[in-house]
Amino acid sequence: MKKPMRAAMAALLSVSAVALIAGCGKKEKTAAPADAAATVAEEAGPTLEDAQAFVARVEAEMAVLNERAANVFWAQETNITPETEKAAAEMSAEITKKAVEFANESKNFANVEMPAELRRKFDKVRQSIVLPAPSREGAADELAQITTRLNSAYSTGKIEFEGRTVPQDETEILMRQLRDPAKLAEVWTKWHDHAKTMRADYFRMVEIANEGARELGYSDVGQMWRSGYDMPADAFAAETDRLWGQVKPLYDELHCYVRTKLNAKYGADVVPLDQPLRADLLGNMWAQSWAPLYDIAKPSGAAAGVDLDALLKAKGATPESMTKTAEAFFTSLGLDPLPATFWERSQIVKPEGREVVCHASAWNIDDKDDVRIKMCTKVNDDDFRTLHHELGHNYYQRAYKAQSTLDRGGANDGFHEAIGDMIALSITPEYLVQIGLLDKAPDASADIGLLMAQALDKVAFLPFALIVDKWRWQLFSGELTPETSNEGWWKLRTQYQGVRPPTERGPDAFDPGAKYHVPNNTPYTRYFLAAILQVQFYKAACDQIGWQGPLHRCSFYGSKEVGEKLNAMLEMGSAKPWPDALEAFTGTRQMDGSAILEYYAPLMAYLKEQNAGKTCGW
Ligand code: X8Z
Ligand code: ZN
Repeated sequence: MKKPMRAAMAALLSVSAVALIAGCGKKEKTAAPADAAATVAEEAGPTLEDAQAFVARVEAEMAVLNERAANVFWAQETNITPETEKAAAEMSAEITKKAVEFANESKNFANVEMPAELRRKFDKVRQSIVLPAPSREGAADELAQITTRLNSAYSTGKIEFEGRTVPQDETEILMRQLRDPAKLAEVWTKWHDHAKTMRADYFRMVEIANEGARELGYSDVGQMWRSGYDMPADAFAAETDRLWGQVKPLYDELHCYVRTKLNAKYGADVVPLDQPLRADLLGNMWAQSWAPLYDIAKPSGAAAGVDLDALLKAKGATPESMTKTAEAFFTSLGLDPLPATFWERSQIVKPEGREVVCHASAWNIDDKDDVRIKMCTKVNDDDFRTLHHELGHNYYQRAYKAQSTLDRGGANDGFHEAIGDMIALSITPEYLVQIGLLDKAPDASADIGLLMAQALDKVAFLPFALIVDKWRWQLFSGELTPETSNEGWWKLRTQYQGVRPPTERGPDAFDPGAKYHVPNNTPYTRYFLAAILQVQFYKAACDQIGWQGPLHRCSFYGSKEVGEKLNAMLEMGSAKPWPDALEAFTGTRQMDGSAILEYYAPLMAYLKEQNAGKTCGW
């Protein structure tokens, strides 16, 4: 997508860094300082009608620019060449200039009395961009060149390993599969060292974008990002801490249990029992999902759970068939099938012979029906879930297409990230039997194993999801400097995740840059919110179908009632404050981690029992 105007949204689409916004009037930039423009307008005394006309013009221009931009960025991300990069950088600069121009112009209406709904649209205009440039000559161009370069540098990055050149997406596979600590450390270190090439660009980008944010009236980019949640920025940060406090006890028990298992496998030299875990041993480049460790961490003596990975491979699943299966879940709820163009235009597998951005994304090219995904799908359980995640974005995009341009977005960006994941929580053994992937669902004796597999993925993710932006917030605010930035990164990772790097990281390292969303400037708190919200949504859906069993065994596959209520929330887009949307589907107005605690309650009891007498913590 590359949609625009809402910082929140840009994320879905992994835009080249700047969130797009739209508007495409061909006017020459007047470069009038924002404040001067505001003074002139105030003297002229804009009216409510002026305000309405302004928003109508912004929306009309955005709609056109968004679509043009989506096509240009799609062309670049599915075929990275000097030409497509140049076009993307130009497009990105054009969008940034337009977004900044609109945001500055919107200040003229600060004193106009207007209905709350219109005022929210003004807030969105001010928030329409992930990385603003200042309006001085040349700034937007420099920023666009940097962000485009960062985008490509990440996705075309490669390492040398065992005599071969390994592209970025395959480094992720190696981290899942390797079990030799020395080799894991090598792949991990080489990929993290690759990020050093992006370091100088990244910090220059921070300077420019902060200057842009200040021009728009924010203290820095971090404050701007925290301002998009229908509450004051500081209250939002406190809200994320509150949610983390709810789920942290579960993470701490999981950490303790996994450390014991890894210690038994690798020995005390590699996994000492009183230290943070080595980040490269957890099955994932960023230690954000530990699901590949299931064979090491499975509860001893527990009945076999379900090996979805093996089932997909045994049944001869293909990337296309997996995508069809994911779509079939949505249609089982009564939602329309994806349009034919989805199948014609999506990039479902990595194309041969050209460089692409492999990190999964969902696109909404025309704000109508031209929705697509871009993935380098492999046949494994992780990508099967990611397909549901991406289709969740596409179904959301299509549901809110009737809203006006500025209201086409998630209720907040966490909602957008949560929809497909909420659906994927319904991939229970019983569901797999229903769709013919599994012959027979295991009985309750498999529950701890099933919950463990899920927790290794979802509970392990929680602190990582929180710290990526905690780090960026600190960097944007100046609390961290380029010199202290890497140390600050590991301070957060150690404090929240309890992990440490496998090799010494000097101050010249740029380890956050090894994660897609950093060089690509996709805010990350949305995934933390989504991790909380998806279980809240799932529990609400299970309540709607009258589910009585343990929460984790519920699948709402086939429920038209859930589909109808879900669609009602999706159709709202971002037209109303997010608590209204939350209430429409769940009956509550607060984000709440207690559904997670309910879901994992049997596992929590098991973990406590297993950890009894152990020294937990780090
Ligand atoms: O980036 C994504 C999606 C695209 S919005 C594939 N996710 C985060 C990540 O990969 O780090 C989904 C979960 C978290
Ligand atoms: Zn997503």
